[in-house]
Amino acid sequence: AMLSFERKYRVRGGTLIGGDLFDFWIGPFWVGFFGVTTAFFSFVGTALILIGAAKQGTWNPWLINIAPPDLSYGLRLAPMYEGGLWQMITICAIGAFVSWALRQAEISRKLGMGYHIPIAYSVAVFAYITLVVIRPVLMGAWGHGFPYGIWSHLDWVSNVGYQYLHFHYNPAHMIAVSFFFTTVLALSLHGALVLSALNPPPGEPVKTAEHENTFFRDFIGYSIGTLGIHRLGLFLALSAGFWSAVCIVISGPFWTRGWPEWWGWWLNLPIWRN
Ligand code: UQ2
Repeated sequence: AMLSFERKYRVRGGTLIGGDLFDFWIGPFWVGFFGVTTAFFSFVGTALILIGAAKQGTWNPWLINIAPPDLSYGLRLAPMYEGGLWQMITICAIGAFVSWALRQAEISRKLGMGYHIPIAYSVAVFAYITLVVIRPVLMGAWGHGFPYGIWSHLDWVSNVGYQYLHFHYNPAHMIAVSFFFTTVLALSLHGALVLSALNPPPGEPVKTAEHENTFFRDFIGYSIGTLGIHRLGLFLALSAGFWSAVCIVISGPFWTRGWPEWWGWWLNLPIWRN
């Protein structure tokens, strides 16, 4: 069924590629060139994961593991069951993620909206590409990518963390974690504020944005505003993703020792060195 407002927005145009050729809907979904490529890469990538699981001999979803090539393969293509599968799955994943971002961009254009959604999503894709392409290339081997598996990727995170002795001393990791927590604080404040205004006791009218502003002026002397909280939320969330990418890409390419040692510059400042 089509919702009342949907028909009004079923207009042609906005495509980046393919002109009118893929400019149609299947049920509620707009198709578009990048809808087709997303579906293609997702299907092939998922099939490759299933082939890997069959070869591995487990269908336990927690234990399925598609490992990257051994470090000795460097940046070359590896044989199918020696990490080649991981390489092809990575290509499919990036193909699907980039297609998905471009699909968001085409729909934004079609509706005359800003590109905020594809830009925001691209930051998450950038963090993934940092893990499986940028850092492995900088370090000279695909084997530095993380394995695709629920359990195995956790082991990878733990092992890489211990490789740098105490990953929480990584300053970019500190910044990323702080942004994640601040994102949660901002979204909980915002969610609670909106629900509190929109759910008055039975019989009372719904409260307004002025009530929301007044709550925070009474409470802390400042209200960031209804548009402002969304700008702040987007900034905080994108910063969390961005600094996550930074914290892993500097581990290895920039700093190879333990992260606690990095703080030597601080401990050696002349004011307290003696
Ligand atoms: C606000 C506002 C909203 C909000 C929230 C605030 C009316 C509906 C949550 C309050 C937010 C502030 C003061 C910023 C807090 C800062 C950090 C870093 C968490 O004023 O406008 O709109 O949802």
